[in-house]
Amino acid sequence: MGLLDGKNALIFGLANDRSIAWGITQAFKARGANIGISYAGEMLERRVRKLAQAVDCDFVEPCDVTRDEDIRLVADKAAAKFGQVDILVHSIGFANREELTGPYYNTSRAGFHLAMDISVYSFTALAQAFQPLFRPGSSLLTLTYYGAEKVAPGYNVMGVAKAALEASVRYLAFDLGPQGVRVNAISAGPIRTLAAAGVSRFKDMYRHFIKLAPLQQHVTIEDVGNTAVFLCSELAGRVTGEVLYVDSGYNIIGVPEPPECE
Ligand code: NAD
Ligand code: 0WE
Repeated sequence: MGLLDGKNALIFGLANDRSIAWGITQAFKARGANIGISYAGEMLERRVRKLAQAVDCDFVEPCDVTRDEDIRLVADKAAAKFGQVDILVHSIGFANREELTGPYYNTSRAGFHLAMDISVYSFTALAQAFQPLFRPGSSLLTLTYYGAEKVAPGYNVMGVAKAALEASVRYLAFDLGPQGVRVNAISAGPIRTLAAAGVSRFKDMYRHFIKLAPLQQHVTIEDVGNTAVFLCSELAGRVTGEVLYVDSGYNIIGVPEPPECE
């Protein structure tokens, strides 16, 4: 008996075996869910299909979330394959690399729009397209980061996007609540995924993290997967519109311990 037995779970944002989406997929599979996977483009297809095999998933569909027709197509295919959907996970974020260095005020108009489109609007667009497929008791989940609330140097336009994403979680929770559909976010601590590779500000932040976090441990994709199981199961049946931290307690710290106390 698994917590998610027989539930149909669609996961958006799988790139490789380091993706947070992969931690969530594996945790869902282990609790008995049927998995459907969507990925961003041809470049990823081979890798994603191999991962899908490992979780007995034969629904593997491309979807560039900046394209309405891609979203429509994947929703139609999901309706044909699963009928109804119980869980939708949005694990997608993107900004042009140059927006993640230097001061935030240098953000370009086009860069701002792109980050907002991929990292924020896509969650709303998916909620819209899949709304007719959600059963009462369904749940939607997205991934956010502390830079939404407080400044994380270099996170820049992504911080602004995550703030809007967290607000979207609340508005979607309000809209979908009467239908019995819950909407939540996990705010994860820094994890070394593709989306973090080569960002110099990330590296420093990653190393510094365990010195400040109460649990003094890095966060893994397995940690996020386990919390995702909880949020998408009946155990969290009356939890909606929330941002739940999986960050070793980092966010509770106001003033770090001064060096001479250590
Ligand atoms: P990742 O690179 O594995 O995942 C990001 C995904 O976004 C990729 O699969 C990519 O293909 C997808 N994507 C980008 N543009 C897309 C588009 N136009 N259409 C469809 N998909 C698109 O990295 P990750 O760290 O697993 O990121 C997943 C989520 O977790 C993101 O929202 C990220 O902001 C968030 N997050 C990451 C961390 C971290 O430290 N890694 C911490 C907190 C939150
Ligand atoms: O949400 C994220 C990743 C965001 C991200 C990262 C990249 C790098 C490569 C979005 N778009 C891109 N585009 C690229 O071309 N995180 C929470 C991880 C992260 O990224 C940072 C961080 C942290 C933490 C970037 C700068 C500073 C801190």
